[in-house]
Amino acid sequence: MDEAKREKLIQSKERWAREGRLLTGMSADPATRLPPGQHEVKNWPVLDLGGQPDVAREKWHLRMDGLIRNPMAWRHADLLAQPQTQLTVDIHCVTSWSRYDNRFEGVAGQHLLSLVDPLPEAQHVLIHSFDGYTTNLPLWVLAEPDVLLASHWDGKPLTREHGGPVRLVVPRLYFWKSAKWIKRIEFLDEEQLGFWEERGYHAFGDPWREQRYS
Ligand SMILES: Nc1nc2c(c(=O)[nH]1)N[C@H]1C(S)=C(S)[C@@H](COP(=O)(O)O)O[C@H]1N2
Ligand SMILES: [Mo]
Repeated sequence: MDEAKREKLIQSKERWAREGRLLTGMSADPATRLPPGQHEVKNWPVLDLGGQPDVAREKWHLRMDGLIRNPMAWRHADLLAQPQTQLTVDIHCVTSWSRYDNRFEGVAGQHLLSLVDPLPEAQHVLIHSFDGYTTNLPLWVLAEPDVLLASHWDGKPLTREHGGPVRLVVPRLYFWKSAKWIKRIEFLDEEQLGFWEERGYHAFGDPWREQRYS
């Protein structure tokens, strides 16, 4: 995608945030499968800022740094050498589609946290991606049992368009939190907003409380 197209896409999503597009004003019990204002799709749409970085598995690396006792850098083989977790989860995009039963495999956020050992001051993380995208999460979200650094989907390596070699999967938040092509997890004492969060999207993004916009 060229720069003008990318700018247009970003501007229309910023406008949606200002206008509160798709807001129903409803909350739902997290036990409800479909969050308010969402509809189920069977395909898997591709959403990003236009550029899909071509990161070969052999070139992929992930840096974990900031307020942790054990800063680390992983190559793809290091990730595969960790205990692998398989999860089947639903995903919910702020543009209103939800997709059920996505089978991801990778390293659990909990496992990663046990290795890096965050300092007590670490309360937030900022995820950085190879396309320059960022998104923020409270540290405790990474410790939720359904958060994964996913390298596989449906038993196959994650495709480039969906964030391969490795993406984050945070199923209980809107899907913009699930950064594709991740390259760095930065541990911070204060919240630092990510790409969409700086542009009017909610800092937390819980679909059941319809936290689409800030
Ligand atoms: N690196 C990166 N990750 C990203 C994005 C992006 O532009 N760059 N877009 C986000 C948004 S808005 C959504 S809805 C999901 C889409 O993931 P998918 O293309 O696999 O459906 O990725 C999220 N992660
Ligand atoms: Mo999105």
